[in-house]
Amino acid sequence: MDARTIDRGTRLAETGTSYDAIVVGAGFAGMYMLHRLRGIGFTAKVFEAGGGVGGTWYWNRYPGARCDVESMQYSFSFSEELDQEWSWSEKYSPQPEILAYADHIADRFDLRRDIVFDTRVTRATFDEKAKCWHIETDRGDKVSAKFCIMAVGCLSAPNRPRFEGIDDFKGPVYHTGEWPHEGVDFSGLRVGVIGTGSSAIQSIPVIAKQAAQLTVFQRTATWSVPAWNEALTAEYLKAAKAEYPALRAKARARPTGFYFPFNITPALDASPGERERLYEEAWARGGLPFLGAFGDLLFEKAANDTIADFARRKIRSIVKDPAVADLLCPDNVFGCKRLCVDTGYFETYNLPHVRLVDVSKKPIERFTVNGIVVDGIEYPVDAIVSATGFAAMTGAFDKIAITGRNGLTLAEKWRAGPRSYLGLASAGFPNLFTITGPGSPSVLASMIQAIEQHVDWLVDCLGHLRDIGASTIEARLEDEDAWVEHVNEVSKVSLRSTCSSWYVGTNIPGRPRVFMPYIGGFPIYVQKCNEVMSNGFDGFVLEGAAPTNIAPKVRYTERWRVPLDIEVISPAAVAAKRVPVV
Ligand code: N01
Repeated sequence: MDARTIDRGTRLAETGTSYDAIVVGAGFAGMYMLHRLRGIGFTAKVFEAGGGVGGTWYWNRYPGARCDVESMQYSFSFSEELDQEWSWSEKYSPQPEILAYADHIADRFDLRRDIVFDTRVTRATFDEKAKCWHIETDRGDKVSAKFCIMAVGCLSAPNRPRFEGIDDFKGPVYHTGEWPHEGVDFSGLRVGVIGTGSSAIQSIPVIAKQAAQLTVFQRTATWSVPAWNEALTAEYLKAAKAEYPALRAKARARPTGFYFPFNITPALDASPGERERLYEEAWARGGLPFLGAFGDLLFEKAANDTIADFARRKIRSIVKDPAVADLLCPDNVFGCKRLCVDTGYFETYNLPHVRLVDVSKKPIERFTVNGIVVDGIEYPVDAIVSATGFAAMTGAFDKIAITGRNGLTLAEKWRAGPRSYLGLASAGFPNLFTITGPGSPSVLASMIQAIEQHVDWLVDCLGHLRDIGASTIEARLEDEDAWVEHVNEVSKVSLRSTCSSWYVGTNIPGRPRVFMPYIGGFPIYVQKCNEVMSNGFDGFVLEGAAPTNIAPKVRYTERWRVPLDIEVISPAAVAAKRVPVV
């Protein structure tokens, strides 16, 4: 039984109930939202398509899955007690442990009693008269709520390319993002992996250990940095926990929402020898912080060329066959697509039973009964792993029929690319919020911190609306247009906008090319959100409230009002300096 065919049991559909808020999704965003909604006395229900909490970490159970932001920081920061009581086993903890953490959150904060599992929201319709949302699910539930909060994830709608002949293949085809819960034993099998993004990079070395033969079909070579993952000792944890509040505070002030050493000087200011030394040091630290070796790597091409050259030399030093090494060396901007973090990825290609097939110029032609055909050659395989990624940022919204004012659907409004104010709300859809929605830093920050900042802002906003008796809040179109324009403009300063990737939607044919996350830097974005709140929800239209000058009561957003470490710049923050925040 795989992740998509769970026995969903029997449950009577719920009809007619009215809530203050419905939350869609019980990943980290949905769980924290529920916890905070309860804290302000709201009635709330969460609908979750999966059979448990955890979102991404519930579905992505492929071999080797683990986080690539250090676990001590890839975790909730809202509770110091939680920080102290939970202990991560590894620098980058594996998926089962992250899922256990999600389960712990659900139990510790008693969340499950308000979460309905195995239930997918299919429809959300705004009722202009009653000023509420009607929500329907695939289990027949029909409930309503004043607020509808989408916590559907940025990378949760798998991309399954319809390869010709896909149904002819006699073996199983697995997608990394919907991995069977009982696991897969590849022992003695010939396995084909399609894709070389983060999911593939993590799974390929592990699958290679089991499989009799592994064939990787690569369309675009990938930049990857070693994780140098390690167990966290009791001594380390004790010392780190003693400093936890300080670490959390430093992280909140950083452009990525997590803390790591960052050198702000430009790469070309250093002599070649000094550059090499600093790259070696950063490589030895490993992981995503490798990009912090210099301050301008993602917005000055000449600077980027230096890190790309260094990383290519590393690949060539690891991979023994020069022809295979050539294929594995990317020719695009370093870090243009999401940087990968690996454990033994390039080394895997030195194994005699692993081969690499280039599908960059001649794409996969078709599947056959026995395998995959490229350039007229059939590669026989017994099982296929589709590590082909996601319809990022908007894919999960596309699966729900969301209808706002005047019958406008979100799908129609976002046809040429997502349009939102601050990635939180979209004009024409009152009282609907999108946690880590397109137009917010989301995937360019540490996801859990991005989630926390959105939830904290939202819960202060919702509490205020109740206090002043407002019936609706809606993004003002002019402000939304200005924000969308700003998100676009600022993205052009970054080299990340120059290649094809899921950031711009072009990993899937036919999707509009739009840089979807906000690349202006997490602290700058947080400042903007704080200002919007302080100015009485500037850019939003509130209805139903008596004219009031009551300042919003700031409770949860307080912890984001910290002195920002903007001078410790990321390329994103530099970009935001060049293109002022609107
Ligand atoms: O997906 P991807 P992913 N024929 O889109 C290829 C997060 N994440 O699941 O580059 C042949 O990156 C595609 O080729 P191309 C992280 O943010 C985090 O790996 O489009 N190939 C690419 O190589 C990450 O970025 C972790 O030319 C085809 C691959 O499939 C995001 O999720 C772990 C193809 C897809 O790569 C997505 O990662 C995993 C086709 N028709 C994921 N279609 C952590 O470590 C697609 N491809 C925390």
